[in-house]
Amino acid sequence: MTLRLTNATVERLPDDIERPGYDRSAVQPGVVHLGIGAFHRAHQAVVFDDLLARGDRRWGIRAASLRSPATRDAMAPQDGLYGLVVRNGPEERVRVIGSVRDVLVAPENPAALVETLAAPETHIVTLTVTEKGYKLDPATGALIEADAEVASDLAGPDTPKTAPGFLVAALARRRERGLAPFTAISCDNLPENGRRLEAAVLAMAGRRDPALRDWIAEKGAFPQTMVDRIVPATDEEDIKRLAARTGLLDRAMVKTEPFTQWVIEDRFAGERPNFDAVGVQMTADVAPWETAKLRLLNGAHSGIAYLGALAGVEFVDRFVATRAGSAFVETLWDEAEAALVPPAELDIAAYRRALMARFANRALGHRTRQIAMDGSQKLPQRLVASLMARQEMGLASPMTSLAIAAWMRWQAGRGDDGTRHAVDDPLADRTAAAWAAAADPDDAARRLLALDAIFPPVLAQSPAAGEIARWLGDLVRSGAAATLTAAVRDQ
Ligand code: CS2
Repeated sequence: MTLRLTNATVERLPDDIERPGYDRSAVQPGVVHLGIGAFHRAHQAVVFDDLLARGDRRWGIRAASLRSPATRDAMAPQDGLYGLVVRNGPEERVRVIGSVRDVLVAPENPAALVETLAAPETHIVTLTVTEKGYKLDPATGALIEADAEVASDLAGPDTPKTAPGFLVAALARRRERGLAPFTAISCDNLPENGRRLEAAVLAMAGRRDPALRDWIAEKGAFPQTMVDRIVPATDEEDIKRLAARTGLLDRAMVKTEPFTQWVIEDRFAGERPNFDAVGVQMTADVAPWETAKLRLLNGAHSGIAYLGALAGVEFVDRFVATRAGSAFVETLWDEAEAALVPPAELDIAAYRRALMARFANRALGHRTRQIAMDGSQKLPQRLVASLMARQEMGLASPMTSLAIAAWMRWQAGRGDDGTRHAVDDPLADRTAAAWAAAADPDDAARRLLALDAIFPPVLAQSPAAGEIARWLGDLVRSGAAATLTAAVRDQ
């Protein structure tokens, strides 16, 4: 049987594998992370590991899963250690990350997580709870008070279930104890993620105690961020391959690309690490970075996901390896770029070239189906925002409309070859009901565009609505591959 990666076995790793060069037992837990999935382990946890390696011991992480025990069960037997596998075509580098101290499973013991967040040594709380984890209406950003978990947090604020609920419970306790608030850093791909998190927290806190709300509004900090690194889900094959290379079994490994970027608004409530020293960009204005990334990288990703998954193209790299696939992405970017005001330092042409090379990385195995999930939460900031901005400029958006129509088609639950797929999306019931009631693709487009959690009401009255409906008709009649080929030919 292969030995497990642990504090005791880490020294047996082959010499070409980097490992924590600091004394893990001396690390203080200054960070609490909510939502420890693969993205956190490949992104923020690596930055905190870099800080620890530089000798600043304040930034160990106590992480939490808000749902399942799976990550805790993988990491606990490994003393929190895991391998970061960075793949670039045929090259592969492995580094063992030591910044995660332990993992709490919130539903097993919500009080323990509240207490950890309220501890005096907690200075920073980072979050990767996915778009839907904020419990906000995707189009407007308002707290969804009708959501069952939000309602439960409002009724029983000391045993929360949601991310904003945990923050409010912990901030209330900090205030009672005379402690400063922590800085809460959203690391999800939401537009204005810091403002939205703040709004969710203030809305919940206000229902509990208006004085608490005012205290958080005055003393708290919710910086905006832009986070970027492509982190495909790990599969059993990846785990086997790593064990063959290292001689140790690692069930918490993550695989990723070389590229990584974190831009943070310089707005902190208390202690902060020397982020600049480890490559994090601190800035006064994150919005232009975030908008460019959401509309170019994530917008293309979602278009690739729906068109690719419908057509049976399993991986992002396979999609952009086809002439039609790369032409679609370039044209979508032309459309998005025309309505963008990028950061002054960003060379968009170079950014686009680098993005295409990242998508083409064959060693990642990034599944179109992984990106296809939760489309209702992603579409507004990734695709609809570009479309609306162009419309205001009097411009049509054929490829952006095609991407939106492909999402609509995906929500019907069948691929082009007729095979059924599960629609993994918090609004899946509503989109299924729209399809069930629709007489034809035109009618389906109309019913789906009426979902005001996703689309602004003016869109349904605009020329783009007709264009989306036409694409949807083509997708239903001819399938995604043929529609895509014709679409790029006609450009
Ligand atoms: C992807 C993102 O799954 C998705 O929705 O578009 O996770 C994407 O890989 C990251 O935002 C890259 O930074």
